[in-house]
Amino acid sequence: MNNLIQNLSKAELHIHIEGSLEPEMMFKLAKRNKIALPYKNIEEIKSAYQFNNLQSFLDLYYQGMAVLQSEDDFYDLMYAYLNKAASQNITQAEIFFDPQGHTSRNIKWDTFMHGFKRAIDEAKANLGINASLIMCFLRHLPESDALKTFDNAMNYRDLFIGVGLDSSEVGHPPSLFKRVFQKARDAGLYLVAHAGEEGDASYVWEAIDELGVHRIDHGNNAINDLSLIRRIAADDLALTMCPLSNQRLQSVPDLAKHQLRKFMEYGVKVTINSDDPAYFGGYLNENYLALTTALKLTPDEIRLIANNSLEACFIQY
Ligand code: ES4
Ligand code: ZN
Repeated sequence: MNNLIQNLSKAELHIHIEGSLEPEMMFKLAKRNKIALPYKNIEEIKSAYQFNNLQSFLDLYYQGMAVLQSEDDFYDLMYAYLNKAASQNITQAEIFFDPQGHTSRNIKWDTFMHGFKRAIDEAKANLGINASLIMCFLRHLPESDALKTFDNAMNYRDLFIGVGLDSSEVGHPPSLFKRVFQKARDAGLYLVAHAGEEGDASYVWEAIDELGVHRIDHGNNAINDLSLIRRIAADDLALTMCPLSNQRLQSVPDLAKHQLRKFMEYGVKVTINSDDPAYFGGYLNENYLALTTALKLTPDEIRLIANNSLEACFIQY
């Protein structure tokens, strides 16, 4: 199984680049930028990563970002991820970034956008991996903030392919972001949203009906609504599922009960992804392997899921 998973060509469609910040790099960048960390060493960082829900993770995720300061920091972060991805036979990745997590710390748009672009261009040349960016809005902030972010992002229109919606889900439903998603649609961008990770099925309905998303990130709790499952299957909306994330954040009681199998039985285009690999204990192949073991996926099922990921890409190479 290990070899099959390693050797298959795969796409990764749900990875937050800031969630690929390994403790080792956090330490290196903190030193480079003379930023004090609330940890004495790498072991202390790792032992702090004990989450029991989405918010307890997000608090550390936003704190970790503080070490990202210069264009080289963003370059190093992106290049390290793409190098790891290429080593796992990921042929293309559509990668989330959180501009508001950086502009709120007075980092300039040029700093992160140019760092990401340089890493993506060099990884394409050196490693052969194709990567695109999807800009996410932080849903715990008001839509007015997302609208300002969108206007600033339009100065970099050719550097990203779509917009998404992430951060604290419950209490921040997709419908609150209708206007900014309409603007993104008018600009010809692809649309995705995190929905049904901790929120119930109504969040997934809203992502589809009010935002008009082209893929759904997570989608787990759509499993409780049969007419919703049928709608997702009929519209061929891919789900970008993240098993180790769900396990670590306790969005599933047990990986053996992961919703992916049932979605697959209903003909939904399911994919496996890593979400925030530096925080959740594994990159893409580790996610495939964990779910293969827990759900007893067959080689044909693994091939189907990998093929789904290639079909669900917005950019076809
Ligand atoms: C995230 Cl796992 C998850 N859910 C929602 N927003 C996020 N941002 C980074 N990781
Ligand atoms: Zn995510």
